[in-house]
Amino acid sequence: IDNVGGDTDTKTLQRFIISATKDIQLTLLMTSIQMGCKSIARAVRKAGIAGLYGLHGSENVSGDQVKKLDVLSDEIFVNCLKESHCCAVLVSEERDDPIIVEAAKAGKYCVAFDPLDGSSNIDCNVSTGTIFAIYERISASDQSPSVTDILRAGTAIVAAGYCMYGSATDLVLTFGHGVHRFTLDPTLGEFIHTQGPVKLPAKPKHIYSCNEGNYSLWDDAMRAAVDAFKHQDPPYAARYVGSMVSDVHRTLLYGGIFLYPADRKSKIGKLRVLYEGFPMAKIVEDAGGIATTGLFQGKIQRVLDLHPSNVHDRCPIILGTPSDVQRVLDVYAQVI
Ligand code: AHM
Ligand code: MG
Repeated sequence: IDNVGGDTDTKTLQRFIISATKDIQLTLLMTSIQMGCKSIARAVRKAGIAGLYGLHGSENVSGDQVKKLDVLSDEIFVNCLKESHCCAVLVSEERDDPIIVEAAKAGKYCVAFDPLDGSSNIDCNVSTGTIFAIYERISASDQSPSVTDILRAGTAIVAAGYCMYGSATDLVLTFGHGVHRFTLDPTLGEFIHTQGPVKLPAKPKHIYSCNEGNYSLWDDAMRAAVDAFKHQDPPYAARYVGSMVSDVHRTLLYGGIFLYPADRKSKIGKLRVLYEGFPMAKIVEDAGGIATTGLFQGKIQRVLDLHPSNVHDRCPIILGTPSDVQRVLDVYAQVI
């Protein structure tokens, strides 16, 4: 920051991608993903002035049709990925069906993504984010790709990341060999390496993060686990943005626990396996944390071991500092 003009060796995300990927298609794909994130960051920053808030289908002052920010983000990301010529199957939270990329533009990777997560926070200018997970396609290049190329366990993920549109734009990424954080320098238009390898802090802050408004809908074990965090001396602090990207980002950097359990209304949880649970679990594990479903379908399951049968499957998520997550698992162990 001191002497910015004298920086002759800028550690950009692009440079990191080139050295971390040994495969040209993965390099190009990641280049397209970072472009997509920059475009979405720009749209988010301009949303207020451009009249994008919540106005899908309405007209702006110039009489143009205005697209809502999450719809716009989806189009930006899909176009970036398709035109990279590196993708075969795309799954977006915004679309019911997966996109099978036409043969002329198809490549060897598949991407599941939530283009703008944190829908309840978009219109009031609270942080949102993009989440993505990359798989290598399993169908042969002369076969047509299908949804089975992406409906796989989280352990098969090649790379995962998220981009947070907060007071600054942060992109956090893992290729499975460590988590790295990059911050967008708006003067350069590039993400610059700001931290990494990121590890969950050895001395974590005592924070629990969940939508406690659902307390009465949780099972007894979840209530007991959260009660224990609150009623110890000194008690844990409660922090909940309601955007998974922000809540996981804080958990990664400060430590603590994030929980979105199943409840009486959302019987299998709320968060989606392919583009919310898996990428965040991959990042948290690579940073030395734990990501579990808690008690789900009769057993305690590691999130990355799930095998979704539909692209929009959901699961409960409990992740963060190992000792905190273990405390919740210990409560569940008593009721199994
Ligand atoms: P969305 O994909 O519709 O934005 O929903 C996902 C979001 C997550 O970002 C966040 O963790 C969760 O929903 C918050 O849910 P709630 O409002 O029930 O607390
Ligand atoms: Mg979402």
